[in-house]
Amino acid sequence: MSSTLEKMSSAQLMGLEDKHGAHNYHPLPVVLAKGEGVYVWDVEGKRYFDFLSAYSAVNQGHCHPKIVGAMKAQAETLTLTSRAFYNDALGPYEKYVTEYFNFDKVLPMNTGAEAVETAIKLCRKWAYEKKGIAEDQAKIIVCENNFHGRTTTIVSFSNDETARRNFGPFTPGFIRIPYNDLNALAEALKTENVAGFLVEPIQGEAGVYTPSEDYIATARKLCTENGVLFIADEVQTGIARTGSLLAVCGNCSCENHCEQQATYSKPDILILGKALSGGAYPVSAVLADDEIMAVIKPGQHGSTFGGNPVAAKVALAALDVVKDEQLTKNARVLGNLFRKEMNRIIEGTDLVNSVRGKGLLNAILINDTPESETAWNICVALKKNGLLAKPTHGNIIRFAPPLVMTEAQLLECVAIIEKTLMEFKR
Ligand code: IF1
Repeated sequence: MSSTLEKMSSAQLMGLEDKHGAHNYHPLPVVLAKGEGVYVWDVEGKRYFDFLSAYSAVNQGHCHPKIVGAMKAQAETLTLTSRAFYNDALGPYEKYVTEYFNFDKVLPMNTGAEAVETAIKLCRKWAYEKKGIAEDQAKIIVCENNFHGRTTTIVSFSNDETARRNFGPFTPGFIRIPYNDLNALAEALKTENVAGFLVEPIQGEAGVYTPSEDYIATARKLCTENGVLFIADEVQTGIARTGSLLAVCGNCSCENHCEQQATYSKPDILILGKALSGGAYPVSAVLADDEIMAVIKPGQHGSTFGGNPVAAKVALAALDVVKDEQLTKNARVLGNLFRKEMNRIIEGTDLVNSVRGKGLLNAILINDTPESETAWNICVALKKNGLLAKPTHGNIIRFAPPLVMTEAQLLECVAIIEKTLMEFKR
């Protein structure tokens, strides 16, 4: 056993996790020790392009100096007060984030799943106290192949057996419909006691399923017509990732959020997480206008760390970076270039069927069965060539680099992907 003072090798560090950690993940065999911008380094000092961005949490690039600076300054001043008392960071952050996304109120939480749970509770409470649905009868419509987190209630409405098996009994009150199917939504909205429709504007984990152009806008309209809350889970698609500030903005290209854009489908409840902190700290948020948020009264919901001063300062800095560095525009421009290049490469190989995505949230479909190891083995080969990515389900590889990437760096990554695919032997 090496002393903890010696630098441990990747193998030794993987061994520690294997021996002492729950086996709830199957990571790619790489042990990262440093991150800066679009790059990460393993413990042996090898540099990689990060093409996952911690599942779109590190949109602003690893260890962004402005975000880390804000975190360090607050961490040396006041880290946590709980909400038993006020603190001098939360109010200014709440003003900033509600104006940034055009909502009256924000309920600050920590993880994406907590924010999704908060949105579900908010929707149900609104349904009973404002819409007049009989208590405990509220239904929330969700989509097949959804991913909204891993709490028991959230997996209750998942159809991913791996995420659900032996975690019952499950929470009732959800109706599941096919994704990107407006007739199915219209039909489900006729059900009695429907309170809300919870949807990912692009289904990330399901394999970066981008719905039809009119899906989100029409879904928003159908919810309005039926007095049902439209709840957008932008934990993965939000904060400039898809080339708009929010995926529900459609093709809006403005850096700051506004309602003037014809393509904007304002949700009744907006769920944010991940890149809300640039990956530096767990920060999530639920935004809604007064009529909805007013149903939450003191003592009815919260968390120890929700709205803590460090989270507030980190999120302020993270959102500033998105605006100052025009990450929305960069994601849109580089995303178009990436898909153009991938389509060119796909012409020259039978290994890949297609590429799909929006902005810098993309995925390639590998020409093999979901049960095959091909996508995994391609990711291992990409790692060898200096680029880190990971398959989602089976034969789909998600590509989601930090939004601070330059065109030159993107083209370098395209060259690595092309080289890897051309050399790959099944
Ligand atoms: C893991 C997946 C992605 C999310 C959406 C809520 C949450 C997530 C749309 C919950 C979280 C993470 C969870 C993380 C890996 C990653 C993931 F593979 F699990 F499904 F991105 F697609 N809504 N997604 O994508 O947020 O509680 O995690 O902060 O569990 O391994 P969280």
